[in-house]
Amino acid sequence: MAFELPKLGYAYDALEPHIDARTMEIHHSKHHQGYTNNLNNAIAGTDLEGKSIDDILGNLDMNNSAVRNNGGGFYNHSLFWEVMNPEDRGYLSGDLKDAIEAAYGSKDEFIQAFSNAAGTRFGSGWAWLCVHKGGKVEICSTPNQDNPLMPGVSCGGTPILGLDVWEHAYYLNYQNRRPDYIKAFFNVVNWNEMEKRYAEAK
Ligand code: MN3
Repeated sequence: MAFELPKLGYAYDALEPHIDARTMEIHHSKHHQGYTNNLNNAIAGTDLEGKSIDDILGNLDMNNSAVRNNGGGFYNHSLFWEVMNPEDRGYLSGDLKDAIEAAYGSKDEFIQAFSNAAGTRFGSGWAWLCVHKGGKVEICSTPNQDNPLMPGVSCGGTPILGLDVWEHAYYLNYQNRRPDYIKAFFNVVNWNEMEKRYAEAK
């Protein structure tokens, strides 16, 4: 079974005014579709065909740049769309709230630290909140389409929040103002989705 572009759980304009519809449409239907197609091409006829994306990334040969870039791109965007779901957005609560406060002091301090990781990532990449076995959370960032599931990449652990800071994610609406885009992102983060992923990952 080849990988398929996941359908969004909401309309392209559902995140406006924070993330504009045109950016969402291009990002999902062109960029994410491209990573998906290129991943399928890269694994076709190899022993990676038929494996789950988590398995492929977790055991990745980091010298396999086609799978590294496109498998990362496929996984990262799939997570990104789900953590921005505008339905039943919820609020930071429960075990995830405890873990974030233990690591960063408060929700506001967490948002500040995460925003700093996203803002200082030079060039293209991602900021992450990851969960380690046992439940500890950690912020980190990666270049390009790398992610912490890949062997030896950044903080490790399972990502439960990812923010795309490639210019294609914000340039149409925010041009060079990445900090404004990062601020806007926290208006559309789905805390319930994060909490669900935290419970599964820890
Ligand atoms: Mn992107």
